[in-house]
Amino acid sequence: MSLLLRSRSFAAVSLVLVGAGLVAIACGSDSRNPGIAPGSDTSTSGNQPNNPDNGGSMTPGNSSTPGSENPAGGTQNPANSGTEGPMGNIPVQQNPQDNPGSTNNPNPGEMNPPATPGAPVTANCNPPDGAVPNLALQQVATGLTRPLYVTQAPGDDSRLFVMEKGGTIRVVSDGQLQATPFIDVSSVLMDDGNSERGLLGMAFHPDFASNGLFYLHFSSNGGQGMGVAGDTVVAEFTANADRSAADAATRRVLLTTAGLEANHNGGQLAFGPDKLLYFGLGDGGGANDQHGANGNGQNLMSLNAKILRLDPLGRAVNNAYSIPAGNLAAVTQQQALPEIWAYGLRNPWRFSFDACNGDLYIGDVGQNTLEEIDFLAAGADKTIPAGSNFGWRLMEGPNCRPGDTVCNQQTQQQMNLTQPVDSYGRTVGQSVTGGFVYRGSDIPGLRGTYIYADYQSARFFRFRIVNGAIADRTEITNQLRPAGNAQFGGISSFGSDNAGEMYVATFTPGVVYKVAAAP
Ligand SMILES: [Ca+2]
Repeated sequence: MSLLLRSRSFAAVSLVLVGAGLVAIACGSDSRNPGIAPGSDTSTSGNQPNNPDNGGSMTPGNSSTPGSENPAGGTQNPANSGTEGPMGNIPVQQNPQDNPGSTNNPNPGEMNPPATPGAPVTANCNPPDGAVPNLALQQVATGLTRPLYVTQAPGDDSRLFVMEKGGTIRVVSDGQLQATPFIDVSSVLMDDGNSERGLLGMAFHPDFASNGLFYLHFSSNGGQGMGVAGDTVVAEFTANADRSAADAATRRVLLTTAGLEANHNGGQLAFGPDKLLYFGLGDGGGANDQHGANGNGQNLMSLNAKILRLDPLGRAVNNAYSIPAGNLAAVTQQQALPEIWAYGLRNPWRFSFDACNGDLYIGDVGQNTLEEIDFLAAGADKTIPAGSNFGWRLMEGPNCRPGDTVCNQQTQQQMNLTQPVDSYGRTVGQSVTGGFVYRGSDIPGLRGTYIYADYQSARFFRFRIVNGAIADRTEITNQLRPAGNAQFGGISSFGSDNAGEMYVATFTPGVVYKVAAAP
């Protein structure tokens, strides 16, 4: 693991150079060093595809490509067409027990802690117990229309909430999908079917049980207080007294940003261990981060292509939210919009915090060559310093973006870019769907393992982070793809419940599954 890549320090030279970059942006100049660097060392163990094309060495038996579009924006632009590689013709590595270098810490004495009546269920933070078993998907709810997320409300273990792209949040309780939604915001949003506008993200406030607050990210229909149609909206809603439902009229808009192109709207909302709201926004769309002289990824005066961090309980900004201490501008002393926490992302469709240690995993959808998973380790207090730069549009995956005139090995170092921990090329998929770290009790050997997928190729992967580096990367498509369902596809999202068990949502069919040990 290169010190350069993992360093969080903001050396003076970096500040000066990035500051100069901002000046260049302001002046419309783009005359920095041309050149293309070789693929960078992402220093991993074993079977990680350091060369992203190696990701193609582990493939499933076949692939079904669902619908033509992608909520995450992998293939929206014409320039991206024709890049889909052949899929499904190479034998798969299928025996996870064969993995060397497993970090499993067998703990035979461990018992799942007994549930205390009335006590909230929490993630299981014990180390993994035994090897990762073969996995399978179990249906939890069917008959959904474009489900995009699965979660639980803190303090309420009785219900699963399933977000549908058209604007409804459905409830699964007592094993049944309930007919009446928790909330229906379809009247205030623009939904474009299988494309990238609609209801895109949701997060319950950590104190939801007491304050009833939750947050939605959706594409505006141009209604009152929500900009123009297609703009991105993050709004707060308040559940009723018994938390059984919420009225769309409780909407309180925190933030709207220009939608720009129809694609690359980001999506994920998540509360970090610091109880602050993290919000991923894409680069504004089109192709190759086309907005402005230098794109939005490296433009710290744009909210696009960023992860923002807000305190939704505050009111200092527009009487809507507050800026928490320690965002990027405060930490790095750069001229930047105060909401920015991290930058250089193309379309961070799904990201998640490890429920036990606060580590952050981001699935960032690529342009024409590479999909990537980015990782930031949290400190002992479970928080992560602001200011990481993930490289877009200079970088795509661990490489310089094809055709980029600024990126080279020197600029990567000078700008202190954070390299992805995992990536894969077009022979594997076209649009990464970031997942979760499993922290449940049902599959003891899986604890600490991250699972993600590709929306287009419907392929699943797992890995874990050991001492800051990726380990045990294994394709598990043949385990998780339901047998006998040739149409399975459109893996739109993962989710986790309060106990750390993991879920998968798919468009084709419209189903939510639970990740389970294979029978
Ligand atoms: Ca990147």
